[in-house]
Amino acid sequence: MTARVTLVRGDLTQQRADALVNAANSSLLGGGGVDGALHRRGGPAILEECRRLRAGHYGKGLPTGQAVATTAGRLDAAHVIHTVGPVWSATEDRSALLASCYRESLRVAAAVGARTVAFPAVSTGVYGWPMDDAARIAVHAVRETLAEEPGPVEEVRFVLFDDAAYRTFEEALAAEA
Ligand code: AR6
Repeated sequence: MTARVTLVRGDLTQQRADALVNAANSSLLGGGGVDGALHRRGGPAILEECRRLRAGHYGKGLPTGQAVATTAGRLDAAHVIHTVGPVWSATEDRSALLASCYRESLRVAAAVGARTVAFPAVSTGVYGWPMDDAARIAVHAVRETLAEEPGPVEEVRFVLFDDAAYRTFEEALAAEA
């Protein structure tokens, strides 16, 4: 059975899911937007684990398009999966990197046995990606990964911060159906 793709308008940090995906940066050491909010609400355990990752396998940081899991601290989740979206460019097509964030996050989610995964709209805030294009890429990448790599994930939830983002994802989902 293929997993369900659902939409919620709200705050990612308030969601209950096995894994919450963070729109992080390569440093893994926090920032603004979703990243700052997840660390604030999840508490210091997340940053401590990120620091350990930086001291070990990810000495140079997490490359764009990749994903890695940590504890979720006090969040209502078992894991935070950190992924680094590409910065929007008007001159260079970086869509494959944005798609990779979703694919790699779902792979990490499967590896930790997550059944429910909640995503923000990666790269659409500080990193400047236009919402309609980002929504199309996100929906397509998630559907494709779920179809090609069946695993434990039963629900992928996009959590959109405002009505406009929610409607844009709704349209992207309908267009893909
Ligand atoms: N819940 C759901 N969506 C949110 C929330 C929230 N609590 N807060 C913001 N958004 P951004 P990026 C939306 O900037 O573009 C950080 O500093 C927001 O409206 O969080 O990938 C990192 O450390 C937007 O639509 O992520 C990086 O340096 C979307 O989430 C950089 O920002 C993503 O916005 C990453 O930039």
